[in-house]
Amino acid sequence: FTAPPARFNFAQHLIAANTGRAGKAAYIDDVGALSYGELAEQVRRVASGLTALGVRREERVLLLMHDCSHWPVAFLGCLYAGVVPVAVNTLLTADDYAYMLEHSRAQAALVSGALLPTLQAAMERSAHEIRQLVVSRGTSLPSGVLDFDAWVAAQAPAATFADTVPDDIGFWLYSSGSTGRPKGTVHTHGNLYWTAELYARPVLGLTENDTCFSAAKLFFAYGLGNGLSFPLSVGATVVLMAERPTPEVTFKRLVERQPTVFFGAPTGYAGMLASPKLPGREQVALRLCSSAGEALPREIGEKFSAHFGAQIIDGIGSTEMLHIFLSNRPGDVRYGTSGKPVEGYEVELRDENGHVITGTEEVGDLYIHGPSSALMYWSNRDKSRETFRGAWTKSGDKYYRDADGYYVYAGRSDDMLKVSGQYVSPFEVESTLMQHPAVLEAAVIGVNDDNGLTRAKAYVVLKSEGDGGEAMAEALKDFVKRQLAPHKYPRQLVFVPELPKTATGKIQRFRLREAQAQ
Ligand code: 3SK
Repeated sequence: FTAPPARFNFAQHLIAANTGRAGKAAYIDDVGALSYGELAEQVRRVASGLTALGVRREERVLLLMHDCSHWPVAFLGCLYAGVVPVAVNTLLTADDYAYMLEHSRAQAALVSGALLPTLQAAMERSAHEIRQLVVSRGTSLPSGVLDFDAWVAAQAPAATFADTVPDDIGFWLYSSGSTGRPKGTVHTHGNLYWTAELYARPVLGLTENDTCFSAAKLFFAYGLGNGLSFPLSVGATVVLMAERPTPEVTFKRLVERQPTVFFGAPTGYAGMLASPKLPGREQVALRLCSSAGEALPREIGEKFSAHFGAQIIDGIGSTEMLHIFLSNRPGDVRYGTSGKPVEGYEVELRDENGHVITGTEEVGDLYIHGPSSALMYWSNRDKSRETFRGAWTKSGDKYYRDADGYYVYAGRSDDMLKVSGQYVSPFEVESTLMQHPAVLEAAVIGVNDDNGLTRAKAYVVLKSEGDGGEAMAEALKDFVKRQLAPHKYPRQLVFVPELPKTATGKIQRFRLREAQAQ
């Protein structure tokens, strides 16, 4: 594989790669199309606009936007100027954003109109350094706030790009852990290049003839590759959708926009297959699908590919490695496994003493060595050291290798749950439940639903025994929903008289898991 040149700016790299495609659609969003020529022009205008706002190289800018063509314009505009976009999940709470504003010391925020009230609430409760808000697709903007389109139109395109190197900080993504605040995962310009060269081209065989559509949003590392760095690296077209990817709205894009490659997560595939509105294979143009976020159950992969005649390429990646490093291959799919290492990455399974497992069928901790690993977690040396160990990155997943060399997921090394492709910390949900005045204590575990996908289940001990019932269960779920991001609330909640504990009073979650498995 060819390494990026010694002087390398990823935004400039994409603009240069697509100069011959000025008239071709780079993005089609809910409002209209943006050509490659317009994209390049607007990226350069955003770079000027940031400089005019006084944002300097290496300073951070918060990017809190629903998927639309403003998102890549904003992200690449930052990179072009050497400014560092901090792309954040649109589903979080004002408290989460308050932390991120302070932690990143973002100097400006580029935000969707619909998300502006939550961001303003976050600003009110934080010692933020935001100097300017720029709002995408907002209605009736408060004074002092800029409209994204008007702001971009008012700038002259930047004459030059920031003269960065592949190892310069490009952008951050926040990743959550079982305890503590989300970690600011710091990625480079070069990392974006490597994931496209190692995975998108050789594994997915992505070309300029593809139209890509990702149910995973751009703020996820998975979505960022699927909807930005991969398609733009090969000159493909991307369909973007602001809405939550329910089966119905996903089908609408598959049928109306005719994407050739669809990127989803197992929960989404299960929901699509269960929907009475599932389109026929003759209604769509899919040549390939990709799955990540959590292990794809074999039955879902088999059913989906039998229906559409297109394989789902299941793989595993991480925010820390930026994208997928273990994957099935078109024509070599073994459903129920995450496939084999992507060329350019090495993976190791290590036992509890740190020794490399060479045999098969033995479960170990997964470590990855490859060129797209993040530099660090910003201002968090302890967690950085735990995860980034020299040339190797600890994934936090447990795997075994089967007799044919395919890697099979065997759970997490920590207590984290992966629900609908997103991390949920059982401790965070438990401590939120315990803030409710009726709750004495709580324990949360992952349980499998009928499709073999993980759901959070809470076991709750109430202060007063007679209070448990359907209404209280719903009230507690609502309570969690109001305090935390919506994907974190426990879909199942049961009342128990007590929780299993050790002699020293530690909750034994494994006993709850064992009882659930019987
Ligand atoms: O969860 C995954 O498997 C994944 C894949 C690609 C990029 C990021 C992540 C977390």
